[in-house]
Amino acid sequence: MRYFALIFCLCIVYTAKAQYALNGDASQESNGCYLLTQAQNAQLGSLWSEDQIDLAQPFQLNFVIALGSNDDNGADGIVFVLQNSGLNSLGTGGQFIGYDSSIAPSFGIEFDTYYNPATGQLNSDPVNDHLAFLRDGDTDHASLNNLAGPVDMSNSGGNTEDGLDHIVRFDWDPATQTMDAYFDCELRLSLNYDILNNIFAGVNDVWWGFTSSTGGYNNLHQLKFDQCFLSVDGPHTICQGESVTINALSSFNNPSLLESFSWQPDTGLDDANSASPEASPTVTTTYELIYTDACGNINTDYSITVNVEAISDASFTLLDHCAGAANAASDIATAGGTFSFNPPVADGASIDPATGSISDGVAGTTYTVEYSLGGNCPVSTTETVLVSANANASFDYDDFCPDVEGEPSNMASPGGTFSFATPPSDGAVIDPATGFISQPQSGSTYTVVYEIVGSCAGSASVEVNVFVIEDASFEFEDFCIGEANGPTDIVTPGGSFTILPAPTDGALIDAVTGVISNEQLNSSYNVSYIIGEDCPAVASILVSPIDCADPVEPVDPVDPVEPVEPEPSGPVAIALFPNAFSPNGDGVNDSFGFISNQNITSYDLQIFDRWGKLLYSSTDSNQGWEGNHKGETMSMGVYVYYLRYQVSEGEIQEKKGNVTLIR
Ligand SMILES: [Ca+2]
Ligand SMILES: [Ca+2]
Ligand SMILES: [Ca+2]
Ligand SMILES: [Ca+2]
Repeated sequence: MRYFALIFCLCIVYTAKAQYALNGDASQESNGCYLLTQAQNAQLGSLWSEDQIDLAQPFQLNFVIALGSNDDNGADGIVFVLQNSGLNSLGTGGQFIGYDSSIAPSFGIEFDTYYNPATGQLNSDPVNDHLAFLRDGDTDHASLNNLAGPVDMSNSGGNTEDGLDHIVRFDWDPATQTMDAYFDCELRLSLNYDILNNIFAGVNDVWWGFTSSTGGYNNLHQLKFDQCFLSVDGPHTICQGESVTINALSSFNNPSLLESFSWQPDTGLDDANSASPEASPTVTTTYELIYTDACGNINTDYSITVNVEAISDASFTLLDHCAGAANAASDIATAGGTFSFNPPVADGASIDPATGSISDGVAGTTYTVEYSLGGNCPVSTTETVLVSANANASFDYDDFCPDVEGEPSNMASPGGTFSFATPPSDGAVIDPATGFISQPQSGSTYTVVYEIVGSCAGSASVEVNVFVIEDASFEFEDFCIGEANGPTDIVTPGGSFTILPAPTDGALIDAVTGVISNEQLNSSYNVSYIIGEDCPAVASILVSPIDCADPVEPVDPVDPVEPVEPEPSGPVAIALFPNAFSPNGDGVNDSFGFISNQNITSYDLQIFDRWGKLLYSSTDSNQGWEGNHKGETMSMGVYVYYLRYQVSEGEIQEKKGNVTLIR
């Protein structure tokens, strides 16, 4: 309670813990203020400090008193007393204000609010509320015990039973033997008197305190130490970045006596001179209140601590990732938080609250993920995460014939790798880069997998069938003209018969049965049998009708592999040779070409497959086609030739037709 500090001597400090002896009707209120009397008639009370004060030392005492709010009918006042009659001292009520001759020796400073005139009442009071220095419990101003005064209590001479708080001050200087009394900061009465020796006979330690009373009229008489009207709130706790109002609370009740407030340090305060500044310190700070009353008395007993709690770092990292890929937050600055979608999503995605891992994220969707930390200072941060689609690895792979290499097409994404889902045991091989399947087996089925690797990998698979090439072989005996004929030993039925090249002599063949009709003598027919749709197979047999009516030496059926010696003569400038050939390396009919008995000056031979694809061309009449195309052996079947040639200086001639490749 340094508010009541002794300016000249710091030997006495009254604190909230100071002990006071209460007598009569004196009591302590719930707010800590002291009630000397109730606002009732015939009250009498006294309050004495249990610590004595030394008159050999200077002192300055400040108090707040309240004299009630009844004026005309208000009585009687308060007396500040120095005495050595003890802690139980209690005088007489009414006009004696609790201070009578039983309290002696003593020195009293009277704050009298009731006019007791001389006549019949022995007090010789002035009319106004007044102040006087008295001794030995004598309140009669006409007495020699009236040491000084009376004077108007208030400097204005006005009423002091005004319901307001008033600051009183008593200064004692033993060196000059001067006692000064102040009311509301104004010096009202001063006395030069040897109180120590003249009153207390040199006994320097005396009791001090207050007396008060009411009589036929009354007032509420109060004594207020600072702790009963001054307080602060707190301590407070804020989070970093927040603010709080800190409050110095004063119930001091006198608008004309202005208090002032200031705080130290002023760091983080919006107004360090406000009773209730806004505090936003960045670290825990204790603000000391410097309370100054209207008379300049300073109290520094109060402080408010604002605790600043750190806000945790809620940062984290959540990387974009591929749909279905493992993912979880990293770089989590502060563990123990909770992950969630914010805003929530309804697309089926879910998030692990502990790890931030997203499950079932929809490709192409950007999610906003929030990481929230609880505690006294909750905080959260958000990150956006893109769930990327996996690579499109789709492709096509058409079924294919075993005599060609299969190949994929329409790859949605290039750069992937091909493989068999299950490595086949039939010897087929797949090129990882191109997807070409070599050494495929007729009738096999392969599952080809295409995989795109990288940040968002993808894969797809296609089932590929290798078509079956049927066996087109059959037999066809030469036959007598006009008699029954037809193929036999057809290994694979269901094919189609034709004569290649188409006969020009009117002969016909039944495509289903293979029976030849309208055959002509001396003709030979190259009967071909074609079976299969996806990978057609062809076999051919040269059939020659025989005139059985005029038997002739039967001629051996032409074996395609037997040499047929051309005998170009006469107008024949060039002749097909042979119309079927068997490039099996046996030296017989191993190639197909033309021969001539003329001087061929220009020659251009082209061979096509049945679908018109150019397989071979040559301008060298000595070169024949050996049934190959780009190093590969062509399968058995019928092929088309187209020859342009020139003899000597003659016109360019053309020949075209079919040739059967036999293996
Ligand atoms: Ca009065
Ligand atoms: Ca009086
Ligand atoms: Ca008086
Ligand atoms: Ca009055």
